[in-house]
Amino acid sequence: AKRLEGKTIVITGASSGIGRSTALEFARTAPNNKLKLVLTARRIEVLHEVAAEIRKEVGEGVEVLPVQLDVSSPDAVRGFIPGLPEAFRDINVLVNNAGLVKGVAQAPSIAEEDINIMFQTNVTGLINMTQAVLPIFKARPDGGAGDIINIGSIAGREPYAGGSIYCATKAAVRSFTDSLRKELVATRIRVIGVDPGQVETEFSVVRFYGDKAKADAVYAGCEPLTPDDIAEVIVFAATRRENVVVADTLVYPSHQAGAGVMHRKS
Ligand code: NDP
Ligand code: 8X3
Repeated sequence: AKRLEGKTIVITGASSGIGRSTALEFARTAPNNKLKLVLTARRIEVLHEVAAEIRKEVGEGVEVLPVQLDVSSPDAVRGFIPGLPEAFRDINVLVNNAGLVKGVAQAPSIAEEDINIMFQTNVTGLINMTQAVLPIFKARPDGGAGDIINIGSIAGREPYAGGSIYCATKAAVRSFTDSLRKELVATRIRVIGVDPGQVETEFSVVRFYGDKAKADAVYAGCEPLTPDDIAEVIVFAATRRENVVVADTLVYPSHQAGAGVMHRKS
């Protein structure tokens, strides 16, 4: 993918799951390893491990910069670009992937803390990151250029009981993504939405506050997607010809046909 050559890519939530796989997939796809990857998440030590993994797999050519960033903190997001070394500031692709779900509680018993962390991370964090990066994109010729890739979810299209807040955050991501694409129609800035179905990552472990047995039960009898499957779709979208916008993609495993509509092998 010659189209990636020399680009700078920022990924949020690169310490695990889809974000980590996306970092590896971009590194694998870069021609002559000419790529700059900025990996962000709260767990900086894990980002260093991902960076080491990338170097081990593709060599030293790809420049990988791990940066600690909590997207739920507006101050941290405000300081993100000014804090980058100059050589990493000319960002071409932003993958807004950081996100989480907490619990399966139903109204009126949803913990205020869980409501806040989901909205602050999945919605406000994604919007703040987008606003931080857009001026860099808009400064380019032809009205601006660059890719904003927002990770939504099937949950944003089909709300379900026990997921009201998470589903609302992902519906908000979808609305923001679709509005933004309209706002930027006169530019070369591509606004790309990717909505995964069931993917086995740390997602359910986080949902059940670290209870691995409950997380494993979510995938019992299922054959979920792997985070690499979604990473391939993200990198595909980012490597199309500049006039091609893979605007809106829903990705299921074979045995899923809706939020919670799974064929389980007994
Ligand atoms: P993981 O839990 O494996 O990864 C989530 C990533 O988000 C981690 O790297 C985590 O890093 C990061 N993150 C969480 N909170 C913050 C924060 N405040 N600031 C910065 N980074 C943060 O889950 P997935 O890979 O599955 O999730 C990635 C995205 O995919 C999410 O937006 C999720 O909603 C979405 N998705 C997942 C699906 C699934 O079935 N797994 C299906 C549909 C969508 P750290 O903890 O180090 O900060
Ligand atoms: C994750 C998919 O349906 O488990 O976004 O909420 S779901």
